[in-house]
Amino acid sequence: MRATPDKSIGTAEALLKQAELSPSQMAERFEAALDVDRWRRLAPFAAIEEPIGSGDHAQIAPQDAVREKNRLDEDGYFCLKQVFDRRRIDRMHDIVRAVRADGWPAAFAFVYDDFWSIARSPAISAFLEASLGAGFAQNTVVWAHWVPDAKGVAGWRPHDDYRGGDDTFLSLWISLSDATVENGCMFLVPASRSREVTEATKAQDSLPNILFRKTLQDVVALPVPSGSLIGWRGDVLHWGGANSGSTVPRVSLALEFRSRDVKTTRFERPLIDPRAALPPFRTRLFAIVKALREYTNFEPLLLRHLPLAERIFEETSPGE
Ligand SMILES: O=C(O)CCC(=O)C(=O)O
Repeated sequence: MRATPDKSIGTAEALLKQAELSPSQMAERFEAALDVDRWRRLAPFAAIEEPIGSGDHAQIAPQDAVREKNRLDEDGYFCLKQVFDRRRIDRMHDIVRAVRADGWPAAFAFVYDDFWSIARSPAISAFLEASLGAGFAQNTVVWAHWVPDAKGVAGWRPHDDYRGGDDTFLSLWISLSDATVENGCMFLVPASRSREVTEATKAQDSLPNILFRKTLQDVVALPVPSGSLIGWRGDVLHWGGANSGSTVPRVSLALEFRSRDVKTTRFERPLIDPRAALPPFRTRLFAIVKALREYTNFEPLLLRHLPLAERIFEETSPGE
């Protein structure tokens, strides 16, 4: 998704800029980011650029797939609880922990294979094909979310991911921890009400009182255990809730998929064929920093890493 600026972060932004890396820290981090063996040493239990195993790491019961596909068609979202293999999800959670403990934003977990192969099991591919059509593609808009266990800290503010994407666009969101109402699970407004809100705010930059109240009552909370899969179409308003006193950080990742041969934005490219090899290490780095440059709007703390992201972006950019 593309971010829109939030004026309220101006002061925080100025303070955070002062916390930027020094030139020597920057040089060290730049080398480290491009050093694939260093990443392998950081999480020796995780793979980078290894052949994908044939194990089926996800299961969706047929009746659940039908029910949630209907929900997607009617309300623009779906929710499949505990579909991924527990060991794999725990490993991915450990990867995010290791990456953060080494001073990187959580999204750098996308250097590891798990984060690119998680949606490739036959069960998930079948659900994606039913939702987007045969020959669907993954774009390179990816992110990992860590909502700290501190009261009042929230996930991303309300937004939509791809207005006008209709049924050619689908976001996937996978929980690596339990996501509860107390630690900031996802919330959304079903599709038809989301569209009504978007139209109203486009016309007058505010919501009529009656629509505001109806929308509040329509909000859907999506608390899910770790290893669950949620998804939504591009025009669905959604957000990460706020921690209201939980001691468990909320950890998750997000991916985006498109129907075959549709027009894509520059931000989405390069596209990835989910039936081919996983993207190479440099493409993964490119995807991470491409997103980081955009998402300082949602997560002002990322500003500290922005100059580094710009350097890695220049280095890894495939050009067009
Ligand atoms: O996890 C969150 O807080 C927000 C996720 C989200 O909105 C997104 O990935 O588009």
